[in-house]
Amino acid sequence: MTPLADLSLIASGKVREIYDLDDAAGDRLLMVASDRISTYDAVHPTPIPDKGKVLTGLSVFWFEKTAHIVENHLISATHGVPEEALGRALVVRKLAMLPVECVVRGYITGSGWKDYQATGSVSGIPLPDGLLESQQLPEPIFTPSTKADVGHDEAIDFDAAAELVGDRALMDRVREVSIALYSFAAAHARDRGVILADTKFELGIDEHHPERPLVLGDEVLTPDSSRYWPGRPQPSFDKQYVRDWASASGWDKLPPAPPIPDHVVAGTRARYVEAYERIAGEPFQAWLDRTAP
Ligand code: PZK
Repeated sequence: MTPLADLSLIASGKVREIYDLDDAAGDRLLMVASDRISTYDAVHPTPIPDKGKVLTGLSVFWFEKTAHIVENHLISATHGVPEEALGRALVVRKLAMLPVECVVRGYITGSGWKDYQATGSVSGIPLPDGLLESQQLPEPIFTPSTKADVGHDEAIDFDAAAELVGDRALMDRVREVSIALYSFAAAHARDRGVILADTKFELGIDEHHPERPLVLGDEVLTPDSSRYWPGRPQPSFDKQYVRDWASASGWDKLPPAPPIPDHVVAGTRARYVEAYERIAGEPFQAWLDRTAP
């Protein structure tokens, strides 16, 4: 990982970093998406060219499309972005992030499917008997989880989330906004032949404003924060191509993750670009052009 010159790293995830811009007001961050990819919780040593730009372009698309539902932290994808990070970085407002992950599920899959099989519920929400894996739910459900520093986020019920956040009325609004965002995005994706199975939002509060509005932060509705299915319910688009190869490669799925062969890199990049183009409805080149130096 090459750190951006001069900036102070404030947090780093498996595939992205967040820096303090140390502006005069002290209220701006730079979120940078890398080309790294992880499968089975391990980061591969081989990057997927343009993955960070695809995810950043998709986040901006959704920030702009959902601004009528909730404010968001995006300030600019160009002004204030260091040249070396153009296209894969955003200048954002510093927020006080809520200590919960806001997961919305329209289909029962992944950890939700595991919890449903074990208990018949997800995050304390009882679901109908007899659901099949990847089945659409009667309506989207809000299934918050904890933010684990290491290891996996843990599903919690709404009351536990309200307790963590310390404000039940705020948590009611967080649930309402999360479900509205998912419903809006799922309808848009469906119009373009893509199923949005589930997604995760991170919201925060702008403490610099007297009315302390709720603000959508993080990356939004990207393939790294969401499950997009091409057409029919099925185990996924984009990084699924790497998972299928990794699974068949003989790797024991314990770190370190193996290098990815060239043909798998090329196929995966093509799937990320296709996801951008189907969802944003424009050539990926248009994003590159808008963020070119
Ligand atoms: C913030 N993260 C998660 C971890 C990343 C991102 N607008 C904001 N204000 C204050 N803090 C954050 C944000 C946002 N978004 C988000 N951690 C802090 C995270 C690692 C890498 F890029």
